[in-house]
Amino acid sequence: MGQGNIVILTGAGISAESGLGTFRDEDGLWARHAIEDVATPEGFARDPGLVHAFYNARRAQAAAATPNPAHAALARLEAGYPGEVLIITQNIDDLHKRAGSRNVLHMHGTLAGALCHACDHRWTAPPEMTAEAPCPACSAAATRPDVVWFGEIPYGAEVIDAALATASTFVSIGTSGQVYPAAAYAQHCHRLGAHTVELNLEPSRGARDFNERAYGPASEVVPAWVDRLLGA
Ligand code: BJW
Repeated sequence: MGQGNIVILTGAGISAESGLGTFRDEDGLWARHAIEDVATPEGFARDPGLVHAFYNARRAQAAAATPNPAHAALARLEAGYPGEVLIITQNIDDLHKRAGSRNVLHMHGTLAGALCHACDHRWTAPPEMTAEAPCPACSAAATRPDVVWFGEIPYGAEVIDAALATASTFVSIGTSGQVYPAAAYAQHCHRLGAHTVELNLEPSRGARDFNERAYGPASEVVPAWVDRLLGA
Protein backbone atom coordinates (compact mmCIF):
# COMPACT_ATOMS: atom_id res chain seq x y z
CA MET A 1 0.00 0.00 0.00
CA GLY A 2 1.42 3.37 -1.02
CA GLN A 3 1.70 6.21 1.44
CA GLY A 4 1.21 9.20 -0.86
CA ASN A 5 -1.66 11.62 -0.51
CA ILE A 6 -5.08 10.61 -1.79
CA VAL A 7 -7.48 13.25 -3.08
CA ILE A 8 -11.08 12.13 -3.55
CA LEU A 9 -13.62 14.19 -5.51
CA THR A 10 -17.23 13.25 -4.80
CA GLY A 11 -20.45 14.23 -6.54
CA ALA A 12 -24.17 13.64 -6.26
CA GLY A 13 -23.85 9.95 -7.24
CA ILE A 14 -22.28 9.03 -3.89
CA SER A 15 -25.39 10.23 -2.05
CA ALA A 16 -27.89 8.78 -4.55
CA GLU A 17 -28.32 5.55 -2.58
CA SER A 18 -28.98 7.61 0.55
CA GLY A 19 -32.08 8.85 -1.29
CA LEU A 20 -30.75 12.26 -2.39
CA GLY A 21 -31.32 13.07 -6.05
CA THR A 22 -28.54 13.62 -8.56
CA PHE A 23 -28.72 16.56 -10.98
CA ARG A 24 -28.30 15.24 -14.49
CA ASP A 25 -29.69 11.70 -14.34
CA GLU A 26 -33.00 11.10 -16.14
CA ASP A 27 -35.05 11.64 -12.96
CA GLY A 28 -32.56 14.16 -11.51
CA LEU A 29 -33.13 17.62 -10.05
CA TRP A 30 -32.55 19.37 -13.39
CA ALA A 31 -35.41 17.38 -14.95
CA ARG A 32 -37.78 19.07 -12.49
CA HIS A 33 -36.19 22.48 -11.95
CA ALA A 34 -34.61 24.90 -14.43
CA ILE A 35 -30.93 25.38 -13.58
CA GLU A 36 -31.09 29.07 -14.39
CA ASP A 37 -34.03 29.53 -11.96
CA VAL A 38 -32.58 27.78 -8.90
CA ALA A 39 -28.79 27.59 -9.31
CA THR A 40 -27.72 31.05 -10.50
CA PRO A 41 -27.49 34.41 -8.69
CA GLU A 42 -29.76 35.85 -11.40
CA GLY A 43 -32.45 33.24 -10.65
CA PHE A 44 -32.24 34.09 -6.96
CA ALA A 45 -32.56 37.82 -7.68
CA ARG A 46 -35.67 37.13 -9.81
CA ASP A 47 -37.47 34.86 -7.36
CA PRO A 48 -35.80 34.32 -3.97
CA GLY A 49 -38.91 32.53 -2.63
CA LEU A 50 -38.65 29.82 -5.30
CA VAL A 51 -34.94 29.30 -4.61
CA HIS A 52 -35.46 29.15 -0.84
CA ALA A 53 -38.26 26.61 -1.31
CA PHE A 54 -35.91 24.46 -3.45
CA TYR A 55 -33.13 24.50 -0.84
CA ASN A 56 -35.48 24.22 2.18
CA ALA A 57 -36.86 21.01 0.68
CA ARG A 58 -33.36 19.65 0.00
CA ARG A 59 -32.23 20.63 3.54
CA ALA A 60 -35.13 18.62 5.03
CA GLN A 61 -34.42 15.69 2.72
CA ALA A 62 -30.71 15.65 3.57
CA ALA A 63 -31.43 15.84 7.31
CA ALA A 64 -33.61 12.74 7.00
CA ALA A 65 -31.02 10.82 4.92
CA THR A 66 -28.32 8.59 6.35
CA PRO A 67 -24.81 7.87 5.02
CA ASN A 68 -24.55 4.76 2.84
CA PRO A 69 -21.72 2.17 2.62
CA ALA A 70 -19.77 4.37 0.16
CA HIS A 71 -19.58 7.26 2.67
CA ALA A 72 -18.66 4.77 5.42
CA ALA A 73 -15.90 3.21 3.29
CA LEU A 74 -14.26 6.62 2.72
CA ALA A 75 -14.30 7.31 6.47
CA ARG A 76 -12.67 3.90 7.00
CA LEU A 77 -10.03 4.79 4.39
CA GLU A 78 -9.17 8.04 6.15
CA ALA A 79 -8.85 6.22 9.50
CA GLY A 80 -6.78 3.32 8.14
CA TYR A 81 -4.56 4.86 5.47
CA PRO A 82 -1.06 5.95 6.49
CA GLY A 83 -0.97 9.00 4.18
CA GLU A 84 -3.30 11.99 3.98
CA VAL A 85 -6.82 11.56 2.60
CA LEU A 86 -8.74 14.68 1.51
CA ILE A 87 -12.33 14.54 0.31
CA ILE A 88 -13.30 17.44 -1.94
CA THR A 89 -17.05 17.19 -2.25
CA GLN A 90 -19.29 19.03 -4.66
CA ASN A 91 -22.22 17.93 -2.49
CA ILE A 92 -23.95 20.27 -0.07
CA ASP A 93 -25.22 17.48 2.20
CA ASP A 94 -23.25 16.49 5.31
CA LEU A 95 -23.19 12.72 4.77
CA HIS A 96 -19.37 12.45 4.61
CA LYS A 97 -19.04 14.10 8.01
CA ARG A 98 -21.88 12.07 9.50
CA ALA A 99 -20.15 8.89 8.23
CA GLY A 100 -17.02 9.91 10.16
CA SER A 101 -14.80 11.58 7.53
CA ARG A 102 -12.95 14.53 9.04
CA ASN A 103 -10.91 16.01 6.20
CA VAL A 104 -13.75 17.22 3.97
CA LEU A 105 -13.83 20.37 1.83
CA HIS A 106 -17.26 21.49 0.56
CA MET A 107 -16.31 23.30 -2.65
CA HIS A 108 -19.96 24.15 -3.50
CA GLY A 109 -20.94 25.15 0.06
CA THR A 110 -23.37 23.42 2.41
CA LEU A 111 -27.06 23.27 3.17
CA ALA A 112 -26.12 24.07 6.78
CA GLY A 113 -24.89 27.55 5.90
CA ALA A 114 -26.72 30.88 5.54
CA LEU A 115 -25.05 33.83 3.83
CA CYS A 116 -26.02 37.52 3.77
CA HIS A 117 -25.49 38.79 0.26
CA ALA A 118 -25.46 42.36 1.56
CA CYS A 119 -22.51 42.03 4.00
CA ASP A 120 -21.16 38.46 3.43
CA HIS A 121 -21.83 37.45 7.06
CA ARG A 122 -22.25 33.68 7.47
CA TRP A 123 -24.25 31.77 10.10
CA THR A 124 -25.97 28.43 10.65
CA ALA A 125 -29.01 28.00 8.44
CA PRO A 126 -32.39 27.49 10.10
CA PRO A 127 -34.38 24.52 8.74
CA GLU A 128 -36.64 26.94 6.82
CA MET A 129 -34.81 29.91 5.33
CA THR A 130 -36.62 32.98 3.97
CA ALA A 131 -35.28 35.97 2.05
CA GLU A 132 -37.04 38.29 4.53
CA ALA A 133 -35.15 36.97 7.59
CA PRO A 134 -32.81 39.75 8.81
CA CYS A 135 -29.06 39.13 8.77
CA PRO A 136 -27.82 38.79 12.40
CA ALA A 137 -24.89 41.12 11.59
CA CYS A 138 -26.31 43.93 9.40
CA SER A 139 -30.10 43.34 9.63
CA ALA A 140 -30.53 43.42 5.84
CA ALA A 141 -33.24 41.14 4.47
CA ALA A 142 -30.71 39.48 2.17
CA THR A 143 -30.44 35.87 3.35
CA ARG A 144 -29.39 33.22 0.85
CA PRO A 145 -28.16 29.63 1.13
CA ASP A 146 -24.36 29.46 1.43
CA VAL A 147 -23.95 27.41 -1.74
CA VAL A 148 -22.04 28.07 -4.96
CA TRP A 149 -24.16 28.75 -8.03
CA PHE A 150 -23.09 28.96 -11.68
CA GLY A 151 -20.95 32.00 -12.28
CA GLU A 152 -19.75 32.08 -8.65
CA ILE A 153 -16.32 31.09 -7.39
CA PRO A 154 -16.13 27.70 -5.65
CA TYR A 155 -14.71 27.53 -2.12
CA GLY A 156 -11.24 26.36 -1.16
CA ALA A 157 -9.42 26.94 -4.46
CA GLU A 158 -6.02 27.41 -2.80
CA VAL A 159 -6.29 24.30 -0.64
CA ILE A 160 -7.59 22.33 -3.61
CA ASP A 161 -4.80 23.45 -5.94
CA ALA A 162 -2.15 22.50 -3.35
CA ALA A 163 -3.76 19.10 -2.71
CA LEU A 164 -4.05 18.28 -6.42
CA ALA A 165 -0.42 19.26 -6.98
CA THR A 166 0.83 16.72 -4.42
CA ALA A 167 -1.74 13.92 -4.88
CA SER A 168 -0.29 10.52 -5.67
CA THR A 169 -3.82 9.15 -6.22
CA PHE A 170 -6.87 11.06 -7.42
CA VAL A 171 -10.27 9.36 -7.16
CA SER A 172 -13.49 10.64 -8.72
CA ILE A 173 -16.72 9.20 -7.32
CA GLY A 174 -20.31 9.76 -8.48
CA THR A 175 -19.82 12.83 -10.62
CA SER A 176 -20.70 13.32 -14.28
CA GLY A 177 -17.67 15.53 -14.96
CA GLN A 178 -19.77 18.27 -16.53
CA VAL A 179 -19.22 21.12 -14.08
CA TYR A 180 -15.97 23.10 -13.87
CA PRO A 181 -13.58 23.55 -12.21
CA ALA A 182 -14.11 20.09 -10.62
CA ALA A 183 -14.42 18.52 -14.09
CA ALA A 184 -10.81 19.47 -14.85
CA TYR A 185 -9.20 17.91 -11.75
CA ALA A 186 -8.74 14.37 -13.13
CA GLN A 187 -6.97 15.54 -16.28
CA HIS A 188 -4.81 17.90 -14.24
CA CYS A 189 -3.72 15.11 -11.83
CA HIS A 190 -3.26 12.65 -14.69
CA ARG A 191 -0.90 15.07 -16.43
CA LEU A 192 1.03 15.53 -13.18
CA GLY A 193 1.55 11.76 -13.00
CA ALA A 194 -0.94 10.80 -10.27
CA HIS A 195 -2.75 7.45 -10.42
CA THR A 196 -6.32 8.41 -11.37
CA VAL A 197 -9.39 6.33 -10.50
CA GLU A 198 -13.04 6.66 -11.53
CA LEU A 199 -15.76 4.97 -9.47
CA ASN A 200 -19.16 5.77 -10.97
CA LEU A 201 -22.36 4.23 -12.26
CA GLU A 202 -21.21 4.85 -15.82
CA PRO A 203 -18.22 6.43 -17.60
CA SER A 204 -18.17 10.19 -17.03
CA ARG A 205 -17.37 12.77 -19.67
CA GLY A 206 -13.64 12.69 -18.78
CA ALA A 207 -13.33 8.90 -18.50
CA ARG A 208 -10.18 8.79 -20.64
CA ASP A 209 -8.26 10.64 -17.90
CA PHE A 210 -8.50 7.68 -15.52
CA ASN A 211 -5.91 4.88 -15.20
CA GLU A 212 -8.34 2.69 -13.27
CA ARG A 213 -12.12 2.51 -13.55
CA ALA A 214 -14.91 0.58 -11.86
CA TYR A 215 -18.54 1.07 -12.77
CA GLY A 216 -21.52 0.20 -10.57
CA PRO A 217 -23.44 1.60 -7.59
CA ALA A 218 -21.20 3.59 -5.25
CA SER A 219 -22.33 1.45 -2.28
CA GLU A 220 -20.61 -1.51 -3.98
CA VAL A 221 -17.66 -0.16 -5.97
CA VAL A 222 -16.37 2.25 -3.32
CA PRO A 223 -16.13 -0.25 -0.42
CA ALA A 224 -14.54 -2.80 -2.81
CA TRP A 225 -11.89 -0.27 -3.91
CA VAL A 226 -11.18 0.81 -0.32
CA ASP A 227 -10.86 -2.83 0.81
CA ARG A 228 -8.35 -3.50 -1.97
CA LEU A 229 -6.32 -0.41 -1.07
CA LEU A 230 -6.27 -1.20 2.64
CA GLY A 231 -5.51 -4.86 1.92
CA ALA A 232 -8.58 -5.93 3.91
C1 BJW B 1 -23.98 7.18 -9.40
C2 BJW B 1 -25.05 6.64 -8.74
C3 BJW B 1 -24.76 5.65 -7.83
C4 BJW B 1 -25.84 8.04 -10.07
N1 BJW B 1 -23.50 5.28 -7.62
N2 BJW B 1 -22.72 6.80 -9.19
C5 BJW B 1 -14.76 25.88 -18.25
C6 BJW B 1 -15.37 25.42 -19.38
C7 BJW B 1 -16.74 25.55 -19.54
C8 BJW B 1 -17.53 26.16 -18.57
C9 BJW B 1 -16.92 26.64 -17.45
C10 BJW B 1 -15.56 26.47 -17.30
N3 BJW B 1 -15.24 27.02 -16.09
C11 BJW B 1 -16.34 27.51 -15.49
C12 BJW B 1 -17.39 27.29 -16.31
C13 BJW B 1 -18.79 27.70 -16.00
C14 BJW B 1 -19.50 26.77 -15.01
C15 BJW B 1 -19.65 25.40 -15.63
O1 BJW B 1 -18.98 24.44 -15.28
N4 BJW B 1 -20.60 25.26 -16.55
C16 BJW B 1 -20.87 23.96 -17.14
C17 BJW B 1 -22.36 23.82 -17.32
C18 BJW B 1 -20.08 23.84 -18.42
N5 BJW B 1 -18.87 26.67 -13.73
C19 BJW B 1 -19.04 27.59 -12.77
O2 BJW B 1 -19.73 28.58 -12.96
C20 BJW B 1 -18.35 27.38 -11.45
N6 BJW B 1 -17.59 28.52 -11.12
C21 BJW B 1 -16.41 28.77 -11.69
O3 BJW B 1 -15.90 28.00 -12.49
O4 BJW B 1 -15.82 29.96 -11.27
C22 BJW B 1 -14.56 30.33 -11.88
C23 BJW B 1 -13.42 30.00 -10.97
C24 BJW B 1 -13.15 28.71 -10.59
C25 BJW B 1 -12.06 28.42 -9.76
C26 BJW B 1 -11.28 29.44 -9.29
C27 BJW B 1 -11.55 30.75 -9.68
C28 BJW B 1 -12.63 31.02 -10.52
C29 BJW B 1 -19.38 27.16 -10.33
C30 BJW B 1 -20.13 25.89 -10.48
C31 BJW B 1 -21.22 25.76 -9.40
C32 BJW B 1 -22.07 24.52 -9.57
N7 BJW B 1 -23.16 24.57 -8.67
C33 BJW B 1 -24.02 23.40 -8.51
C34 BJW B 1 -25.13 23.76 -7.49
C35 BJW B 1 -24.54 23.78 -6.07
C36 BJW B 1 -25.57 23.89 -5.02
C37 BJW B 1 -26.57 22.76 -5.08
O5 BJW B 1 -26.25 21.61 -4.77
O6 BJW B 1 -27.74 23.05 -5.46
O7 BJW B 1 -23.26 22.28 -8.06
S1 BJW B 1 -24.72 22.83 -10.05
C38 BJW B 1 -24.61 21.10 -9.65
O8 BJW B 1 -23.64 20.41 -10.50
C39 BJW B 1 -24.03 21.05 -8.24
C40 BJW B 1 -23.13 19.86 -8.32
O9 BJW B 1 -22.19 19.91 -7.25
C41 BJW B 1 -22.53 19.99 -9.69
C42 BJW B 1 -21.95 18.70 -10.24
O10 BJW B 1 -22.92 17.71 -10.37
P1 BJW B 1 -22.54 16.18 -10.10
O11 BJW B 1 -22.26 16.00 -8.65
O12 BJW B 1 -21.51 15.74 -11.05
O13 BJW B 1 -23.95 15.48 -10.37
P2 BJW B 1 -24.54 14.88 -11.75
O14 BJW B 1 -25.99 14.69 -11.54
O15 BJW B 1 -24.11 15.69 -12.90
O16 BJW B 1 -23.81 13.47 -11.91
C43 BJW B 1 -24.08 12.40 -11.01
C44 BJW B 1 -23.21 11.22 -11.44
O17 BJW B 1 -23.40 10.18 -10.50
C45 BJW B 1 -23.55 10.64 -12.81
O18 BJW B 1 -22.35 10.36 -13.54
C46 BJW B 1 -24.28 9.32 -12.49
O19 BJW B 1 -24.05 8.30 -13.46
C47 BJW B 1 -23.64 8.98 -11.18
N8 BJW B 1 -24.49 8.16 -10.31
N9 BJW B 1 -26.21 7.26 -9.26
C48 BJW B 1 -22.51 5.92 -8.36
N10 BJW B 1 -25.76 5.04 -7.16
